[in-house]
Amino acid sequence: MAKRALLTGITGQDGSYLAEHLLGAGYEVWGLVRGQANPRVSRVRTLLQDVRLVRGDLLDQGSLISAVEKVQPDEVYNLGAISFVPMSWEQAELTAEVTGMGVLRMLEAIRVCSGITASRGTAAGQTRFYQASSSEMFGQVRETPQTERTPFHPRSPYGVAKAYGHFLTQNYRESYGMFAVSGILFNHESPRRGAEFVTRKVSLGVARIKLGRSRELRLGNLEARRDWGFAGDFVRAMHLMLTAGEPEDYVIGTGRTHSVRELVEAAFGAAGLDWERYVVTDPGLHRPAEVDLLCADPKKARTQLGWEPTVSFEDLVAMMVESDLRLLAGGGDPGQDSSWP
Ligand code: NAP
Ligand code: G4F
Repeated sequence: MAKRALLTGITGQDGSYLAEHLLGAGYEVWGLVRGQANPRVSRVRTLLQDVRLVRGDLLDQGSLISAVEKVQPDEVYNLGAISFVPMSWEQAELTAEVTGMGVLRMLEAIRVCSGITASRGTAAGQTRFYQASSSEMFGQVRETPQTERTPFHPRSPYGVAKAYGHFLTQNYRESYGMFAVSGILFNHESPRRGAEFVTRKVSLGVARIKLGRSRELRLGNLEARRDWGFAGDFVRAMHLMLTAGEPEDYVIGTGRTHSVRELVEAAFGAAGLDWERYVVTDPGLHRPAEVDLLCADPKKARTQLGWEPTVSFEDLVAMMVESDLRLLAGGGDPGQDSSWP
């Protein structure tokens, strides 16, 4: 019988790539969707026709128990979150509830449905759990590159909420013997990335300028450095973690770091444009507290899981710019809220 996977965050970037990956591996894939008339759900119905949908919300414990009871998953991937860092300052409580407490609710749904207690523990064959932890937890980094042992110093309400979910996942593993793991993923991008994140903001900005629809691109801090990889590579790591022999946490990243300035240079260069003619820096787009430098040490994932990234930074940027040029030339444009930092 096919293995069953339940994904929260199915309407997001990672949900789409992970669903495709698991369908390709022969899984029956279920996606948790929320809301009454969520426009992103109809997109999932069109693009991911083989994914079955079940209603639920990370804010609602009962709905998660019902979803787990209905699907009886072998694997749960908790990708749902308020994932945009600037929003976490504006809606800190909601971020804590969805990104932090949502992890507790999903773990509890699995525990209750599997009849796991501290004294009885977990039997073989029970649901495995993946938590989407984040390199934002490293925040003001204590060492570079960052490993599974680097201490956390989160710099945003989002990073704090992720740290709670991370430690809770570890605690359920230790308390109940659950197969519960966290992937500490560094930034990963793709043509499906939300338009509010810097890589997509830049690739869409370049495409608009190249096609004569815009004259400038306003950005915040150009000096921040990130370890940017391709989302399609990163979802393979999630699956490898959940099918490994032992439940362990892993850092997933490329091991290379680039500044936002280098990103901008590469993206405008991919369209044959000189970035300095178009980019305007706006101090209003800076964050209350910045994460200056992220760079992964993915040695453990390489040696224990055999995981390797396959797409370089330069190819990723070119892929996103080319995709947005095609999208806009074909009449599409996701639009952008220019007030977000
Ligand atoms: P994304 O595109 O922003 O997707 C977020 C997903 O969360 C959406 O499907 C959204 O569904 C769902 N969601 C929001 N509120 C929810 C709620 N109350 N109940 C259930 N689902 C809810 O994020 P992503 O880039 O795919 O990232 C996936 C996960 O990895 C997130 O947890 C993110 O924090 C984490 N992460 C991402 C990166 C990265 O670089 N991409 C790096 C490290 C960690 P709606 O459509 O219903 O809003
Ligand atoms: O693309 P970003 O918004 O991503 P950020 O904050 O690093 O968070 C992403 O990666 C995390 C993993 O480390 C995930 F957990 C999280 O869910 C999300 O996927 O910003 C990247 C950098 C920041 O330093 C920001 O200050 O780009 C800088 N930046 C400069 N100008 C900008 C802009 N970011 C955005 N979004 N918009 C700008 O105009």
